[in-house]
Amino acid sequence: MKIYDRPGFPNPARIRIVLAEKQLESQVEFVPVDLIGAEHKSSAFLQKNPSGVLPVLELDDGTFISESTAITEYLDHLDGRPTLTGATPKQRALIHMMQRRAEAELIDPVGEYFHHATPGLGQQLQAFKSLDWNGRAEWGRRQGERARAGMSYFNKVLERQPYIAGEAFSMADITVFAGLLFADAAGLTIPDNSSALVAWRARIAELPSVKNRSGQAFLADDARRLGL
Ligand SMILES: N[C@@H](CCC(=O)N[C@@H](CS)C(=O)NCC(=O)O)C(=O)O
Repeated sequence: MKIYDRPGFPNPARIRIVLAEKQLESQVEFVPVDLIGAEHKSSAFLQKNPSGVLPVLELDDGTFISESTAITEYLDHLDGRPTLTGATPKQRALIHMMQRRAEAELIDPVGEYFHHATPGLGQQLQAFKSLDWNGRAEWGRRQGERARAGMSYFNKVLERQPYIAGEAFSMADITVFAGLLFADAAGLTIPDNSSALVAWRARIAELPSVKNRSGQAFLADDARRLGL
């Protein structure tokens, strides 16, 4: 298997954590893609993933799987013992519900904020965004507020249960964790009075599968190129 990714970026970090959880790291070849140089918008890469985003999983038979949730599903089921996506119908439903919320209310709006309300991935990539779209910065800022509202929502969830989807660690925790990583890089702060979310984050950061795999958002070199 190959994973096309970029260490330090939030969605690739989701899959690196999954690979560690499932002890699959040694079975994967990591292929770095230059996001700041817009390599992911080249025609060669768009054939792998028409959405032009990372990560992408390539199977040994040449099948390409993109979307972090789909990649997680695949990796979690490879050994026939799913631990991150739920084993019972109820667990699966609750994990997917919270996973969708983690994307829709946190990591995706952080991404929109990053790309529209800040310089994002830099000049080369901006060519692929509608720079002259009137109001894009304001729209981006609203997405930032949406993401912070999402953080308050997850704080409330964590006031009543230990993990995002209930009693056990799941892919929804990984996505919220990566969303907060992205928020840090984009300059979006966690709202005050979010002590449950902050305590949960400190706990998740210490998990062996998470420690040293999510790292500082963006590699030092990429951060320098972005002027962060
Ligand atoms: N929905 C996708 C989101 C992937 C995504 O946005 N990846 C970012 C890296 S964290 C990316 O490739 N951004 C480049 C761009 O938007 O041009 C997933 O779940 O994998």
